[in-house]
Amino acid sequence: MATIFTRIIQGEIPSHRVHEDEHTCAFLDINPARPGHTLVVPRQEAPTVFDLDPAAYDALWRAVRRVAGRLQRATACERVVVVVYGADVPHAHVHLIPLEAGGHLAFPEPQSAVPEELAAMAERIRAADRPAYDERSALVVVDVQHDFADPSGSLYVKRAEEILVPINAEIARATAAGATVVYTQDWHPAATPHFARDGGVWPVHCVGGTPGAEFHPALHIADGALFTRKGTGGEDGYSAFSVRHPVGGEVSSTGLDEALREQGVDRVVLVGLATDYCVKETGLDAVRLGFEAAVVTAAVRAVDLQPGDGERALRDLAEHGVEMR
Ligand code: VGL
Ligand code: ZN
Repeated sequence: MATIFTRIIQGEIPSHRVHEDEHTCAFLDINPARPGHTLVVPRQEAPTVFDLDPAAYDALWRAVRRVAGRLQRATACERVVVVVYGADVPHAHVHLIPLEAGGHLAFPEPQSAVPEELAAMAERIRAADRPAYDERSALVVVDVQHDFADPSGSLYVKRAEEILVPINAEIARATAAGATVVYTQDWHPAATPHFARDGGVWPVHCVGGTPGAEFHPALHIADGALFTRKGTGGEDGYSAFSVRHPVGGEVSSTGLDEALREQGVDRVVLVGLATDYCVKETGLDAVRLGFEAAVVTAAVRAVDLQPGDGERALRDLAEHGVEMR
């Protein structure tokens, strides 16, 4: 049965709409607490805002800010009160209530607490953070291959051998927690515009089926892992999620996104090579696709064609919401 909000969104029940976009719809509450009282509602029928898909969640709060601005300008209120209560309808929604100068809305009666109780509660909440890995997490081990990770490789990433021990430790932790482990491989044809000799920028590396493309022998391979090869059709394959045609620029999926969603994965943790290319592009794609994402900074290394590229890549990822571990 569609919720009353879905029926309103679909137009089956009339409403006074003030905003709609791909993910969200906003309309006036028919029993306003104040004139202009508006409900901002995701199209997705999730019981609470915290059950929304990441993209729908982000879109909801963007819409909340936009609609609040309209309310402020339309009603000349002092401020817009945001209430997420949720006891009334089992379909996530945000109340926006314009409040006049000096206005007051009832708030739950405050209780006094002693400092020790507050300290204990704060500690309990900090300790209840989501564990580093769980069944809805995937560890993505990016391109730990001979040509990048071994000093004799054709595109050796300096100090790459230092990350094998931390990467194997992450694999053990992920596996113990029931997380999915994904191994990616740069997997190029013998000739591709990705290579300098064919008009690109890189020395020949990771040609599919040759020793240079093999995983580094010290890398542990977890049972039940997923494997993703990228660049197989001659594309520039930096991201584990998508490849780009080096001439036409068309982007296509590697299928990893669907494979992870099928397993219920909503968070990816990145390790491997190289920070400033494949790790960076994989992280940016992950957040674009609505995954939570983290990078284990002790388990990545950068090409650093320009000094500082690796540091800049990590900063860029952090600015896009990727957690640094
Ligand atoms: C990569 C350069 C060229 C990487 C792949 O794995 O980061 N870098 N191809
Ligand atoms: Zn490559």
